[in-house]
Amino acid sequence: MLNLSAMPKLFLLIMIVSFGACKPSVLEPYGATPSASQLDWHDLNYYMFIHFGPNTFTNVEWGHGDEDPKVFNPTALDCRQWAATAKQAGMKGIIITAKHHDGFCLWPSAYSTHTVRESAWKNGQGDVLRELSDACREYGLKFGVYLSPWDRNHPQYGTPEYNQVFVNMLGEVLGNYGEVFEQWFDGANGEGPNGKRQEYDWVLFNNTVYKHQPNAIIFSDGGPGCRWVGNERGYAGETNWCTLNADSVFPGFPNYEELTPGHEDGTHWVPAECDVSIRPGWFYSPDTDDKVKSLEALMDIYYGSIGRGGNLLLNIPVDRRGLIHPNDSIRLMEFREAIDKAFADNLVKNATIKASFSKRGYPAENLLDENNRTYWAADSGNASLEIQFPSPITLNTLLVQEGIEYGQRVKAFAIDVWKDGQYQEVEQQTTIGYKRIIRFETQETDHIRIRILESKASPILAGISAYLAD
Ligand code: FUL
Repeated sequence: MLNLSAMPKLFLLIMIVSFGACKPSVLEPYGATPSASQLDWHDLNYYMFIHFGPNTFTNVEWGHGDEDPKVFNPTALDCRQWAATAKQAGMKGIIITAKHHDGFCLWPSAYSTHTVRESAWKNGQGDVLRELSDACREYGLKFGVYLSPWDRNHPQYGTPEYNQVFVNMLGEVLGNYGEVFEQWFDGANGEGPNGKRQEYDWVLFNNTVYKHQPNAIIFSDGGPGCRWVGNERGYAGETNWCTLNADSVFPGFPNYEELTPGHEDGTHWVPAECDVSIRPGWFYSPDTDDKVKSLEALMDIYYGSIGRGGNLLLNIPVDRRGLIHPNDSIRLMEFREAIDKAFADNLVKNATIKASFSKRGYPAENLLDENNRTYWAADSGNASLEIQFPSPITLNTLLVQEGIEYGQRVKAFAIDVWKDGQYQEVEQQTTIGYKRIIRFETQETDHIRIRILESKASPILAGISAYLAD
């Protein structure tokens, strides 16, 4: 048996000190940080938006709420086809316009007379939310809802009573269809049928969402879960802070240009979601069957949204049969194939990596393991990393991720490529955030360097990969 009393005190002390030296450093969070639900939300990257309702049949984008509900009559509606398409497209979920500004409810709401119940579809017996939530579960997709507070049909719109009507509708949508990953609140606020505008009770609306779905991400201009990116083209800012002074941003925020870069040093974690339609309009129209975005346009959106740390919410307007049109689904499959091809071969897989400094327990090797929850942590804002390839490679794309669990830190970084006996800078950029994909002219090299030029606190990165993308 070990006799501790017989051990020289000095030896014991050395043992204790050296044991302490092996313990990993403690990483301190910096500024606003994401919640567990927000961290999971970042990992979704890409999901489908579906605009569907009376507008699908009337060639308008904003119905007036006085349309005959009988116009809603899809002849072959099949939510399993939507879900199968989303799944094959590589998307992680579907968000549906349960109610757009015309007030028409895609479920038989007890609080409206402008719903699927009054429509011709299935003799008023149908429920799109039921069919879609079931299909999402079957295909392993997340289910989300868009619910417009602006209601151009409801007789109580523009009176204080309407807020309770909206809360009741939220209760139906969030209480009866299983898990809802995202609640989408549109900032548009116009007049109702009585010519009055509504004073929305956002605190009540948000509390209602959390009451029914505590883990849901609430989208609006100012979050609190995620924010509108400030445009409907699908592009995040080249500089993209996940933080926002959320108390000063509200749905319908007039200075919406600020939402593109976010607020550096913002008080809350409210990351950007990039919404865009695959066609010129949000709703289906036969006039746009030949105007589906090109593969090139979609790839550019991919790099401008996901490649700048935003999530991509791509709208696919379901057609008058209640199906995704072949022109859209063919393009979605081409898009998936192009993304898969671009990122199929990670060139760092046999490379070695060296950091200027690594905190104990956070070695640079963690950056090459394709796990974005293992980190490299540096000691100062000016750290650098060198990646050595076993033989020369050809690359034009670098993907970098920050350990956002601890806050967003990097403000500027550069990429150098070893050429003609020295490092040459090929790119300088600003923020990294959840994910940053940098494209540059094709280079041949056997080692590259990443220099963190400015960081709000000691940098913590989560991953680096390199590609030769088309
Ligand atoms: C906007 C709406 O007015 C559009 O019709 C569409 O739903 C878009 C996603 O949000 O605010």
